[in-house]
Amino acid sequence: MAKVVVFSALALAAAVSGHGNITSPPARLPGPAMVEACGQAAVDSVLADGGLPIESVVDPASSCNLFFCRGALVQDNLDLVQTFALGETVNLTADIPIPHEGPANVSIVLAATNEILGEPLLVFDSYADERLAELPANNTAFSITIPDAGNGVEEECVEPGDCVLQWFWFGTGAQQTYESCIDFVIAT
Ligand SMILES: *[C@@H]1O[C@H](CO)[C@@H](O)[C@H](O)[C@H]1NC(C)=O
Ligand SMILES: *[C@@H]1O[C@H](CO)[C@@H](O)[C@H](O)[C@H]1NC(C)=O
Ligand SMILES: *[C@@H]1O[C@H](CO)[C@@H](O)[C@H](O)[C@H]1NC(C)=O
Ligand SMILES: *[C@@H]1O[C@H](CO)[C@@H](O)[C@H](O)[C@H]1NC(C)=O
Ligand SMILES: [Cu+2]
Repeated sequence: MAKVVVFSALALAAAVSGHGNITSPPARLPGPAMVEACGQAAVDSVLADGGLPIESVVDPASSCNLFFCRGALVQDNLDLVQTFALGETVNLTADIPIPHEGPANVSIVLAATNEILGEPLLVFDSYADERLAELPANNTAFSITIPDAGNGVEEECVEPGDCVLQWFWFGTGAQQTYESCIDFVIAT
């Protein structure tokens, strides 16, 4: 019985397109620069399923930095770069067609090192819990506040590509990682 249930859940996860991504502000998408870095098969798999977990990207080239923005590059997204002010509150929305319980956070990540600047801006100890009848509203609509002056943001996030606002979610049971990245610069 238990086996049947597990099998059905896996079949569903495989059949339904998408596990999740950020829908607003606009997040990085694949483009020609990512094809160059990651290969056409990898990009095709992401285009076929915009919520694809990183672990499921097909045949990534060795020059593909999948664990930063799932391989998406700023060069393909220069028209999507947001301008945020120090201390600004930014509302985000996410789409989670297939939840998998686990931790999540929203952080400013430095592209040069793939490290979080300061502390995560928002942390969920338990996110996307599929055992709940309904996901909490804050799983798909939430906000973060850009740090104030003196926290390094205005020094680090100057040119497009310096920093991203990254939504990171790890489904513990499924062992699947999801990342969406919003390109931004700090208003001067
Ligand atoms: C999110 O997933 C949807 C559905 O696959 C896709 O249309 C959209 O382009 C994706 N957006 C991002 C930012 O990945
Ligand atoms: C952000 O969301 C809050 C709460 O839902 C809302 O009051 C506010 O108007 C939103 N801000 C923007 C800029 O949309
Ligand atoms: C936040 O996300 C990063 C990935 O950017 C992850 O490695 C880290 O464990 C998370 N940190 C917290 C405090 O949740
Ligand atoms: C999200 O909402 C749930 C349920 O209302 C609450 O327990 C949790 O603390 C909230 N998490 C965050 C990060 O705001
Ligand atoms: Cu899954």
